[in-house]
Amino acid sequence: MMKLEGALFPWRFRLVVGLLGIMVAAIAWRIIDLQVVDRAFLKGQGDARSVRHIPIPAHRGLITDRNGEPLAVSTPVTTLWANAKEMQTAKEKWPALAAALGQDPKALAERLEAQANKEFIYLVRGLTPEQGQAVLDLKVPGVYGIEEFRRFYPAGEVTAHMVGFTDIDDHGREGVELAYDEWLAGVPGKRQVIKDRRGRLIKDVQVTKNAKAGKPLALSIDLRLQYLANRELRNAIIENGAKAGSLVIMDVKTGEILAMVNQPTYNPNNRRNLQPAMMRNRAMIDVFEPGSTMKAISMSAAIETGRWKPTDTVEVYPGTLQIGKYTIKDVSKSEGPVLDLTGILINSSNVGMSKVAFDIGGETIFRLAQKVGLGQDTGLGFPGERVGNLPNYREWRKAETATLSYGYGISVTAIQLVHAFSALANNGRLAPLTLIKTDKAPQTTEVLPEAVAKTMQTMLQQVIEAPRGVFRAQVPAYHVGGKSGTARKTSVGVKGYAENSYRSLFAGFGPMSDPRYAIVVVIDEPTKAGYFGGLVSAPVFSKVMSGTLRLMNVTPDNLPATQQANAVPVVPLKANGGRG
Ligand code: VPP
Repeated sequence: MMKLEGALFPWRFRLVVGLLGIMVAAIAWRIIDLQVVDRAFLKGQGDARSVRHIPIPAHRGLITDRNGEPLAVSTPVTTLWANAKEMQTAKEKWPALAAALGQDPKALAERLEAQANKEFIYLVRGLTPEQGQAVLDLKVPGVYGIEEFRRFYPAGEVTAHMVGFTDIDDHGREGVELAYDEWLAGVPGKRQVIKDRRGRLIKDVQVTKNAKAGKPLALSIDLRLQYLANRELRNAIIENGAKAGSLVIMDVKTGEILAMVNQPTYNPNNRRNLQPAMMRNRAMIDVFEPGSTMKAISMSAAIETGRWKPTDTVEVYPGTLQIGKYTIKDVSKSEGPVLDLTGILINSSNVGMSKVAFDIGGETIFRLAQKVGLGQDTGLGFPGERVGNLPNYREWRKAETATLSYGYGISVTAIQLVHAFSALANNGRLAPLTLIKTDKAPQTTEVLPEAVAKTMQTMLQQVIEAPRGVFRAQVPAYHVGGKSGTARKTSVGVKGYAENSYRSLFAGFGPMSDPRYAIVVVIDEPTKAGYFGGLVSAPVFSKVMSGTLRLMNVTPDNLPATQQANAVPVVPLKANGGRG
């Protein structure tokens, strides 16, 4: 075919071959030209300008309290970096740069010399935009600025454990900042730029991807209550020479945590000299034996069986009870040889509680403890949160049944304890815990019949209001209920319980006319004015509950008759200028 066509149109064939030949020659020439002749020039040009993508930082979502008060705010900052290689060309400008940065000129020079072949080093991160611009205005060759965001925590140490913090790259490292990092972070954008060989921006080509801002997050906490709780806990820790402490306030109807504070704490805005002890969100990551506060749960289980009512009596004489080689002891001498169930709570009789526990059986107490969340996962997913431990009732022998009924051999967190008490306060219904503000009423579950919860409310009110009760927990103008506890601490290295290291506890709720707020106070190793929960933690409960009820505008349910009559403000005669 070829031959035939070639023979038929020889001039055409030659023309095509000829043209192809010229084209090949032309391309070959161009290749040689580019690769050999112009090589140096082109390489220089290519290096000099190149297209780069630089990230556009995304604005991190604002964290607020339930009323919109800012708790974590992202502010724009300028980070200065250097091309150390380029900087070697203008050493005479280094002293001025050091002065502007507030750095030691010698130290800066040494650093720049040591890293002389690095094309990217940080000079200083997180300056205010004004500070950053002042340095950039010196026009030191090789010094550049980038825009970033930096977190600021307006409430500082008061919300530190709850809110947590981000690292220098704006990623969540602790607390809510870590737990909700994805929600808060947003997605960085991209900007296409042309930079020269030294990394200087030549042309801002286009934004290829817009930064997607992070979403805001409203926490369940009320900053006013958080301040109140922090102040009262801190004062109590100082007054009692205690090692540490936690305080949690919960809305029993919604499951929201309204305040959660711990001592010691730290300033998240200045994290130099941080000690690990300061960073612990103890209310969620430390477990302890609930001691006598557990009696509120064991007693509820007893009432629920129908076998016991508050006026039924138990012999507690002589204040000790022998179980095999183990002796159960009461701390304080009781009013008499027998106590009714309310009396067992008021006198905090370990012997009385144990006898009730033997009657109802370990499983009954175990089931209720489990239902109210003691030693169970809270579902909060807070970083480092602990679950504690509620041993299975099948492993309880007689001694365990006794000690568990008054709070030993079980470990819980403060947040679990406040949750458990919230079920008694909320008429037997448990609302799931949340750290996030909720707008609609939550799905609650019945963990105790309403009548049983109401009976417990009356008994726990007696614990505070009876003549021999924990009067230090009383709140002026309101009826409240609760239970104190003092637990010897189990010490590391020593077998069993320490002789003189205690944890003072109080758990309670109010107002009794319609219980709304539950509070737990934990004070770790008080060393000064005694150590009983009724002495150390009850006053803190009183002050914080009092402030909470006032701040939340709760109508007083315990005004003396005269005050009640005067509750409607009366204009005094003098005050209206004698006009009426
Ligand atoms: S009585 O009710 O908080 O107001 O019994 O650490 O008992 O068997 N609390 N505390 N016991 N252990 N094991 C006191 C109180 C007061 C009582 C309570 C109303 C004055 C209050 C205790 C506590 C105790 C205790 C005993 C504290 C250790 C563990 C046991 C002695 C201080 C116990 C072994 C001194 C399983 O909370």
